Parts: sequence; structure tokens; C-alpha cells
Amino acid sequence: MARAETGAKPEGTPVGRRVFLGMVGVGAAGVLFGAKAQNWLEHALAPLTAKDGTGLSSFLPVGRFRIYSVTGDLPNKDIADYRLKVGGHVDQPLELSFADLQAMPATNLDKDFQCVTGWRVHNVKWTGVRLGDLLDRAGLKAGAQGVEFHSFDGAYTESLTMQQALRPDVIVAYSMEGKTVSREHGGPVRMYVAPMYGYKSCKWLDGITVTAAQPEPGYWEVRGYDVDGWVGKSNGRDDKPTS
Ligand SMILES: Nc1nc2c(c(=O)[nH]1)N[C@H]1C(S)=C(S)[C@@H](COP(=O)(O)O)O[C@H]1N2
Ligand SMILES: [Mo]
Repeated sequence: MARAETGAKPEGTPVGRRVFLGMVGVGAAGVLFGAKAQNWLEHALAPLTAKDGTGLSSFLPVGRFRIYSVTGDLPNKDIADYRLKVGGHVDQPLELSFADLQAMPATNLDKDFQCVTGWRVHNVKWTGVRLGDLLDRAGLKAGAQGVEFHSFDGAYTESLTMQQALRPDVIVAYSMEGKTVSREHGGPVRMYVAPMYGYKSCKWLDGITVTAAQPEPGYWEVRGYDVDGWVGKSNGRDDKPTS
């Protein structure tokens, strides 16, 4: 089964949307790809389904998300073991624990989450640290151009230009809907890039590298998706931005 974001370039009509629509009947569990993740989900679901009749909706905190993992696995990291490295073209490389992140000024965003394949979750409550605040703390060296994100799934990468990275609606998120970001949603810490499609929001985040040159395009971008993944203005979904 293909992933929702396929390897094909989306062109005018995003291929991903058709793939996604074709999968609706499979049910939410079917959007986890790879046998390992599937087994994990079914295993995790069984006791919940047994306890109350709501099954999936009680398991997925928001109920309306699809869970994606390009590795077909759901990496696991305890909060106690979690570290976020911020390095590259900075004055003071950082290694922050979950508590260190929580001790920084918090930013709350109540905003939608939208995948380029067409599903959207309205009014999700996110809490985290502004990426700009983290970059301030590390101290950008002159000439810093962009930011690359790394995941402890060992496969996924993303990036933003420095101008995008410093937006106030781009956060390193540790809480979603009032709870620590769950394992399946990329916890304990993930990116939330509010103005862009979901693929820009790297899950299972453990590294942020400031680059002196233009940052490398991310996992889905080398597979045909737009580097500038603005919702409604990219991947052929809409007119290109006029300003
Ligand atoms: N590490 C990692 N991050 C990822 C992905 C992934 O497969 N692996 N998928 C991306 C895509 S395409 C989307 S739409 C969102 C999905 O977030 P969710 O699984 O919490 O719904 O995560 C993004 N970040
Ligand atoms: Mo996505």
C-alpha cells in the first residue's frame, strides 16, 4: 500500500489526495503503514476498545488525525531520556531536556492541522517553545540561512528558511490538546509549523541544525512536494502567493 504522500510529484492534482480518499474505507488504523506499526496500534487499541465502546476515538486524543510514519514504526522515547540538540551555525550549541523546554516561555497556538492529502483537523491546541526563542538562546551566527530538523525515527527530515523559522507560529511542540504530545503524534516533542502542510512538522524531533547555506529539502520534498509548503498556496492546490 502506498503512503498517503506518494513518491510521485503531485502536479496540478495532488496524487496523495486520491490515494487518501481510496483509503477512507480502510478506517483510521489503516493509515499506519508497515506491519510493525499496525501491530503496535492494534495491540494498543485492544484494551481500550474493550474498556469502552469508543475505540479509536478514545485512543487518538483528537480522533480526527491520521497517524503517519514513513518508517512504518512508531519510535518511543521516555520523557526522562528525551534530549533536543540545537547546533550547527550557532554560538552556543544546546542540549535540552523536556524539563528545559518546559521551563522556557510557552507559546499556545489554537490552530488547524492540515495534511497535503486533504484532511484537516480544526482548532488543535498546541503548546511549545517558539523555534525563534530556541534559536535566540543558541545564538545565530552571522550568515545563518536556514534550519534543518532531524527525527529520532532515523529517516525523516525537514527544513525551513530562516525567515520561516523565526515566525511566531512555528513552535517546538511538547503538548497537544492539553497533554504531552503522544508517541503516535511524534512525541514527546515534535515541530508544529502552523502555516504549512503537515509534512513540514517533523515528528519525534531530536535535532535542529542551523545552516550557513540554504537548508537541504526534507523527506517529502526530495519526493516532489514543495519546499515552501504553505497551506492553500503550494503543491498545485491553489494560486501561488502573490506577495
Ligand atoms: N518523523 C516523521 N514526521 C512526520 C511524518 C512522518 O512520517 N515521520 N509525516 C508528516 C506528515 S505527511 C504529516 S501530515 C504529519 C502527520 O502528523 P500526525 O501523524 O500526528 O497526524 O506528520 C508529518 N511529520
Ligand atoms: Mo501529510
